[in-house]
Amino acid sequence: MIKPDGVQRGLVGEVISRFEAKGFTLVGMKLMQVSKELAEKHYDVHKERPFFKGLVEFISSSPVVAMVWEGDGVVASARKLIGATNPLTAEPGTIRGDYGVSVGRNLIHGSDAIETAQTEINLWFSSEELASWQPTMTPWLYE
Ligand code: RTP
Ligand code: MG
Repeated sequence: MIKPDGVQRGLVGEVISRFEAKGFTLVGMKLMQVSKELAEKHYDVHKERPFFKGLVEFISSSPVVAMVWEGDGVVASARKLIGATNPLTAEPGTIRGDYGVSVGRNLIHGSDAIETAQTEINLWFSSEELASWQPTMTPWLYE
């Protein structure tokens, strides 16, 4: 999910380009204004943390781009493409490392495990919003 800061800063294309160029397949995408309820559910794991209220307010403050990407090892690989939570310690070459300076404005969210990804896909998308397709370049990406 490209967070409000990523959308406001015009980095939607940049983020999509990096995932496409890596070889992952986009199977769902929508720009949406997030309700407080959805933001609270999405970050439920952090509900006791001091930053929770501010995080929920931020995520629901301006549109985000929610996406589902498919491919071998996509969850772990996406976390690497995204970089460490704090953009100041994220490696250059990662999205947060290249474009961010603040932990509360770190541009993008990525599911942290396959199970979490499944839960989050169900939370953010209906089945009709997901496409099942094989890009013609697949044989050039996988043995
Ligand atoms: P995300 O869930 O957004 O993909 O980020 P993450 O896994 O790298 O980090 P996580 O620990 O899940 O934290 C969720 C988001 O909360 C904000 N945060 N603020 N002020 C703080 O100390 C603090 N710590 C975390 C960040 O925006 C982080 O992405
Ligand atoms: Mg997280």
